[in-house]
Amino acid sequence: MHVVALSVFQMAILTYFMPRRNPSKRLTTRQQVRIDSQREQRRQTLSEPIMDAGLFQKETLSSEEGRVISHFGLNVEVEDGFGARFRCAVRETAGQEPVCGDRVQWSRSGNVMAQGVIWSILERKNALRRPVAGGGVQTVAANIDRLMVTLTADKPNTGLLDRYLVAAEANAMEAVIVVNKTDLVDGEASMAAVFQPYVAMNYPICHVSARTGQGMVELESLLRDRTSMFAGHSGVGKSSIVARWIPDGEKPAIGTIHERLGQGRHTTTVARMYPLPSGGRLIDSPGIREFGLIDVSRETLALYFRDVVSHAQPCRFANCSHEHEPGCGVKEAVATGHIAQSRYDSLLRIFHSLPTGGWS
Ligand SMILES: Nc1nc2c(ncn2[C@@H]2O[C@H](COP(=O)(O)OP(=O)(O)O)[C@@H](O)[C@H]2O)c(=O)[nH]1
Ligand SMILES: [Mg+2]
Ligand SMILES: [Zn+2]
Repeated sequence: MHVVALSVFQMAILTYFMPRRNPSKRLTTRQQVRIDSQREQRRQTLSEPIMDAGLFQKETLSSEEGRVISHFGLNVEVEDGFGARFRCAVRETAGQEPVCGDRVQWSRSGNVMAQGVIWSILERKNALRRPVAGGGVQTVAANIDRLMVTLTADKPNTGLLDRYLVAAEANAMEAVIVVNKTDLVDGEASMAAVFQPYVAMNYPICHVSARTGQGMVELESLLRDRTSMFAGHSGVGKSSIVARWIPDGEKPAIGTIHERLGQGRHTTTVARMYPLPSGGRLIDSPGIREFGLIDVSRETLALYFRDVVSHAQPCRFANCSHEHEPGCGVKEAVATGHIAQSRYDSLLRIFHSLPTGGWS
């Protein structure tokens, strides 16, 4: 009865919103704007301070270790040792903003269910950081064992892949290349040339399809008992892959292709951690257009290109940029085919994108 009443109500709403002149289900721009603003309001409500963090007296509460699942503005979601979730305020003593993957010292509230307060952030093993528009640095997530760099089989963007591989090498994360949407191409042979340099560098490559499930068993075996973060362009299918292992109701939002602009909508707004049922943790991260490198300078960049570093030894100049100097071992290796031209082009492109004096 209740269910029927609800669906009649939903139908009334649908009919109301249905464009009169155009009977298709496509939303008008105004409707899309309204939906987006409602979504933004919901997000802001989640971000409102849940309590006065000052009400907590540390002396009267026992603190424990927890892990940050995600954050909404001022609030941070923390998981205790048993997998229960708590919405926490962050005490000033924490010093900085906790991010997804952080281990924190926190206390549960004595009188409010499922709430608590974070006192401090435990030392990070590593963190994925990037520069953001207007200056400043965003820490996307922390304590990552494996960076699952995701791209699509039909349009593999190896420029972004190369940047993520540098970030992984510079932050002591293992990197795995995930090639999704294999259902859109005719077999792996067509991609062999693109990924050959990465095979030669011993990066594990997983060809999968979140749509058909192809390759998911192999992928899962790489995720087990680790904290793995999926990174890559918006629309490559990061959330779709993560969702394969997450029960209904908790699945991350999957983007639909924006019909007008032909672009994936940015449905994942902050990094979020999910438990892998067979053991391990997955982090789904928001798609980004560009990934700027923070922990790398022009001087150190080549160290994080596995294929380049092994050929930089014979360079005549110690500070060789591998671009125009005579006696360059790297240029020699490109000429003889030991370094792929595409990787060399990537090296130079990233080199010139890095500020000469380092990030402030
Ligand atoms: N054909 C195909 N489409 C996929 C696959 N995985 C995801 N998609 C679609 O790609 C779009 C973006 O997916 P989403 O998971 O939101 O990408 P994200 O931005 O990287 O998280 C959605 O329309 C998905 O249905 C796949 O394996 N094959
Ligand atoms: Mg997503
Ligand atoms: Zn050189």
